[in-house]
Amino acid sequence: MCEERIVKTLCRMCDDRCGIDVHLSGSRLTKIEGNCSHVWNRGRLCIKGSHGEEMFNSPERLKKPLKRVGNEFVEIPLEQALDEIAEKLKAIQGKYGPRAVGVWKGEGVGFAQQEELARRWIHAIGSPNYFSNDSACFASRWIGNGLVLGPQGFQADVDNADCLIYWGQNPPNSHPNVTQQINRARARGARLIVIDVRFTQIARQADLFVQVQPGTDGALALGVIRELIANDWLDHKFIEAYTVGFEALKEYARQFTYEYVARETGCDAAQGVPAIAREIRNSMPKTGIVVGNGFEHHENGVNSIRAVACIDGLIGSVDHKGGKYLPVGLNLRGLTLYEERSLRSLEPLGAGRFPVQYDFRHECHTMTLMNTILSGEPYPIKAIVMTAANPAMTSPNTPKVKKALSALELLVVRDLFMTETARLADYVLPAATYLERSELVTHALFHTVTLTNRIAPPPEGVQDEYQFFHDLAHRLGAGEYFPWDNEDELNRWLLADTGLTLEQLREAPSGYQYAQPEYQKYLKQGERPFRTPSGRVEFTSEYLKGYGYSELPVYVPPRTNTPDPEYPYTLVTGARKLMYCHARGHNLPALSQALTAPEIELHETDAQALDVREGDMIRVTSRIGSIVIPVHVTTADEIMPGVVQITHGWRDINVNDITLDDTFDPICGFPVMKSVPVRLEKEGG
Ligand SMILES: Nc1nc2c(c(=O)[nH]1)N[C@H]1C(S)=C(S)[C@@H](COP(=O)(O)OP(=O)(O)OC[C@H]3O[C@@H](n4cnc5c(=O)[nH]c(N)nc54)[C@H](O)[C@@H]3O)O[C@H]1N2
Ligand SMILES: Nc1nc2c(c(=O)[nH]1)N[C@H]1C(S)=C(S)[C@@H](COP(=O)(O)OP(=O)(O)OC[C@H]3O[C@@H](n4cnc5c(=O)[nH]c(N)nc54)[C@H](O)[C@@H]3O)O[C@H]1N2
Ligand code: SF4
Ligand SMILES: [Mo]
Repeated sequence: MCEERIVKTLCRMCDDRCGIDVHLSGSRLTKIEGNCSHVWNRGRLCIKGSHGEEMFNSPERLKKPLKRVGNEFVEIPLEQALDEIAEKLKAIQGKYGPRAVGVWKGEGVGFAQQEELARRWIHAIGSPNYFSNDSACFASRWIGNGLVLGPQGFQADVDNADCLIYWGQNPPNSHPNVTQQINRARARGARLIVIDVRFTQIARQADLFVQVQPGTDGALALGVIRELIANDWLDHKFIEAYTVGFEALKEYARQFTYEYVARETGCDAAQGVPAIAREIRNSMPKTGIVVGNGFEHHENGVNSIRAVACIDGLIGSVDHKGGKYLPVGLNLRGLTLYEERSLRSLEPLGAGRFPVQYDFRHECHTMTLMNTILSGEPYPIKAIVMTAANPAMTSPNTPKVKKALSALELLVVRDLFMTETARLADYVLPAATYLERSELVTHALFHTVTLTNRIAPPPEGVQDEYQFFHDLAHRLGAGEYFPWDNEDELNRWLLADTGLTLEQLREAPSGYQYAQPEYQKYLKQGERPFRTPSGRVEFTSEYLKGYGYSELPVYVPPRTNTPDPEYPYTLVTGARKLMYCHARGHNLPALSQALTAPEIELHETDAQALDVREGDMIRVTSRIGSIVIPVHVTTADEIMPGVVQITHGWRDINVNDITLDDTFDPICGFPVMKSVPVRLEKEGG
């Protein structure tokens, strides 16, 4: 008889971190269920989480290090792989200088601890070149909100809000637990507003839905600001005591009349703008506004996000109960070396062109990386160590990504599977899954910290993130930065200033509550309560002005609002599907059966004009290439005429073959992946 047991830990099939009960029969993982005691998901799991065992037990999982020999991969022992990689890295750094090596962390390990390890490692070996998926994710929200409120983890206090606004975010598909939170809030009478380019499932349930053209949210936000100011629906006390730039914002917002907002956004602004403003007035300051990835992949993303964050300042919802709350943090030690070893003088790649991105995030620019590998300008980059990322699928302009990664002298990819990116590598190293490592994870909104549990050690030849960076750092003469023998020791060190011990956390596998909510902390934080340069909420930014940007959250119409006759449609990409996380999950039976093919979402009038029906094939062409994809004709104005949507992540029909890697948000350098000008033609028509 095999011993049956349950290990409590967190799901990492996406970065939502739901509590799970992992069922084991002996050493065999038999099933994964939701942990009912976990405050975040309360027992529920999405289809990805409940099929984590398919990933863990997958016959396709990499278990042995592989080395490229010609066009083949051959298995080699782990120690040999690490020795050879270290020798090659040393040779490259010796020949071209320390910065010729970069590291790239992907969404497969999320952020926080594993991200910091990658950042630590690259600085430890003397290069400032840290890259990540965050160059197309979340960083611009961090920057946009950070410019106004200060770079701290403000979050909508959903459980206490009287009105929730989901703006360019689609929680049922991307953050399923948030949908539960929304349902609970609705049950106690909270109002729901959704602003999206598509009439989504959650939009149908909303009290108010406003549909906008891609990339025009800044105009809508400024229209709402104008309305709030015109009606004097403001928190004057907060504005007076805690903000800068009110008069300039007021003056600037004047031009965002209903007519202008309607022309830019395509919505009925005379109805929509006052309706949004009234909902805000009725709920303020318990108004929780959430901005999603829908804002980020446009040329004006950061300023649109700033404009929305200004609303928080105008209505005094900042750090207020039910508003834009700043959770009490846990005093974990940090792993990054930016203070003791800045390396900024080594010109981190892209920091010159996108200094704000670098100041806020210490991230280099992935699209500049591809050009740099190919051109050698401004200096050679010859090796990339990549973990948990698949940019050959997920970065814009994937044909160029593949060409660039193939041109490296050394590409090391750590993954669970042989991905499109791993296929380009010189060494492919098998990585431990989330069930084989132990890390500290916080759920900030609930003030809990969880130490994740391993269900088993990684198989021989497979390493967790820490062990990998540790072993390589020691081989490269940077062992002093990785003094801990293993993850447990590292976790103990990270906790050292919190007063918590590993043992305490092991006793609380559903999360240890380290603090109680505390609102309006700015009231007792003296002269400079916010972490902006002025110490106040900044409607205008002197800092941005110093870099030559506008101090105001200006709205610049997306180029797709003046259609190019050659590319008259606007392509939005990336709207999440519940069963897949980016390019992940397509090889797992339960998930791939749940949705078998990608499609282009199209309005029925466009379908008629193009003479296509459901399931027909259509050619989508951007300035850099074309793909052919099945048609899904939407009904009931699910999408506006002239706008189409394709989700990324599909191997055979990859929309990133045609997304643009040379058109950026000027502040953060994000690529335009949600307003790509395209041409549509019936295939074979
Ligand atoms: N067109 C378009 N493209 C987009 C987007 C979009 O909206 N539109 N969204 C962008 C966004 S927001 C993001 S975040 C990026 C994500 O882009 P990526 O970072 O490339 O994300 P994934 O495709 O999820 O790849 C993660 C990889 O990590 C591996 N993995 C999983 N678990 C582990 C682990 O524990 N350890 C290791 N070492 N590897 C692991 C998986 O097998 C997978 O190959 O995509 C971006 N791409
Ligand atoms: N199942 C699943 N969950 C995921 C992921 C996944 O790949 N799969 N990825 C995770 C990651 S890394 C991220 S970053 C998050 C992202 O999650 P979300 O923030 O929800 O991002 P998206 O699904 O890209 O887009 C959200 C909505 O924005 C809309 N939208 C697009 N352009 C615009 C615009 O210009 N204006 C407005 N107002 N709306 C627009 C889209 O129609 C879509 O409904 O999801 C996370 N969760
Ligand atoms: S949302 Fe789904 S995939 Fe993400 S952590 Fe929760 S169960 Fe796992
Ligand atoms: Mo993301």
